[in-house]
Amino acid sequence: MTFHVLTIFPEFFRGPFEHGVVARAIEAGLLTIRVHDLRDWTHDRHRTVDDRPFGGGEGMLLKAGPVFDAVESVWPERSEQQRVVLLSAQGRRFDQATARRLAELKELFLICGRYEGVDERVASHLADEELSIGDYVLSGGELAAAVVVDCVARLLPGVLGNEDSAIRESFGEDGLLDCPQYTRPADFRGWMVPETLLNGNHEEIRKWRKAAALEKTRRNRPDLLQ
Ligand code: 4FV
Repeated sequence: MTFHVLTIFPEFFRGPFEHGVVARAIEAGLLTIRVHDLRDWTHDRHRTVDDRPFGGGEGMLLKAGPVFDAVESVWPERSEQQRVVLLSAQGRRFDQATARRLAELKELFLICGRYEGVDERVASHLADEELSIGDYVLSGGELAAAVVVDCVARLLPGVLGNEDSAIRESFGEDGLLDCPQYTRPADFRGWMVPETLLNGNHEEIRKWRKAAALEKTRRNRPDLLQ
């Protein structure tokens, strides 16, 4: 899978993708990340990418022109296997089900907002979908793009070795949070690991984990049970 990321801060992405499973997957050729500098699609001496909002108001907005030119120059045509996603605080919520859907694509183009946002004509006439990683306001879409890349990359075939499986984890098929997990020592400061997990009775362990996942979901995310 190839990820394209459009940003005014290309150097931002030097850090996040040089560690762990994503870095290993890139080395293994399982995915490619191409970062594009939005200013490469400006034509004025100041390489202007922003302007004031019509109707007044604080701050600046990313102009539509350079964004359209960037996407259309990287993808003159667009197939069903190629989707453009605008990351913004006004998007639909990004979640694991969305990640599973995006992981089926051949290519994903992520547009990172900055300033107060992006001219609405990008959302309405260029992007296939607008996604938000959460109900809070970031200073830019770069962190959100890094979240989407990391989350989708983990779901690509061959990216996760067996040491870090996506089989049983939060927001899996059952939509529950993952169950509590423990590792050595069994006794840490007098806090013991639940007996069931130490007895090796796999059926008992499976039942305990199911109940514990339900209990933790009910406590931390009752909305998931609706
Ligand atoms: C955001 C989010 C987000 C809004 C203005 C960047 C900021 C600035 N993106 N999920 N939440 N974006 O807050 O994706 O342009």
